[in-house]
Amino acid sequence: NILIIGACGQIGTELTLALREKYGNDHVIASDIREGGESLMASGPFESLDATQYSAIEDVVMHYEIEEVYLMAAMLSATAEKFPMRAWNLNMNSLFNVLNLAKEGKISKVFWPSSIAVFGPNTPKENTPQNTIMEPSTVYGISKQSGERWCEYYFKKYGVDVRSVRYPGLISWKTLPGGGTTDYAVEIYHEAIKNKRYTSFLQKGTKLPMMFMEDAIRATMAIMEAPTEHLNIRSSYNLAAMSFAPEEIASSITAEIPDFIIDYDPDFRQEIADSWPSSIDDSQARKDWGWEPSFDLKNTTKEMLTNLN
Ligand code: VAH
Repeated sequence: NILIIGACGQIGTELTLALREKYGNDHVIASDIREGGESLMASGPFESLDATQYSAIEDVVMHYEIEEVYLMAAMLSATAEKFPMRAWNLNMNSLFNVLNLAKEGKISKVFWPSSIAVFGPNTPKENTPQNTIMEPSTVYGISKQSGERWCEYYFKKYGVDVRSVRYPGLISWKTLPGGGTTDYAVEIYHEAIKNKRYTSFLQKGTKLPMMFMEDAIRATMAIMEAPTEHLNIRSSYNLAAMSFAPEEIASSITAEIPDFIIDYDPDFRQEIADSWPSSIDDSQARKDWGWEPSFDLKNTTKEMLTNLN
């Protein structure tokens, strides 16, 4: 059986629904600190669970005979800057709990999400390589870089089968994102439909790596199903689909909603975005486990506007 920790979040919600579709509702246990939307809650077993409590996770793992854990609980980049110690505690202790359950042999496989936030201001910005300088300047990025080091350590030292991808900014319609810097790329669609206008908290020209959620879910399931001998990276794989700046997503919307307008009012999240790469080289993921994106900006915008309408 599979346990998703943080099942009510932006990725967790869609990952839970996709895993239930593939493996059967009763084989996929959703858990989170708070309940989720009705489609998630109605589709299978749910457990209220604090990801920082080892024994609470252990109880759920033993009760449901869990073999695989997807740890999707975390505090994202913008919120983590407001509560650094709470972010560090949640992001790191939840990972230690799950890695230690695997080390104790209580679960056999772990998925843990990293992020392009592991890169920092002096990382090469274009086509950022799999292995390069990474001096993250955000609490969230520091927790993801440190988490990657621990994943690789537990794999090498204890044989823990933990797998990870560095997600770019993710665009989805089923749930709202929580506290990220790339959330503007989700909010813009909601505002375009509601008010035909959006004030972006990132300025023109802020180009960031992005991905439609369907691609992100497919990548997650692909790396988890890959034969272990294909995986040469046990920190976290670079993953990419597209890169764009706010004015580009705006013009893809104007193509569908002609009188949509955008204006710009950058806030503290601008500095976070400026520390991240503009585009990512994901050739290692393509080579090792056949990664291939399928959504570009045009069809992402079509999907978002169709489903939000
Ligand atoms: C955030 N959506 O903005 C997350 C993600 C690359 C961005 O890590 O914090």
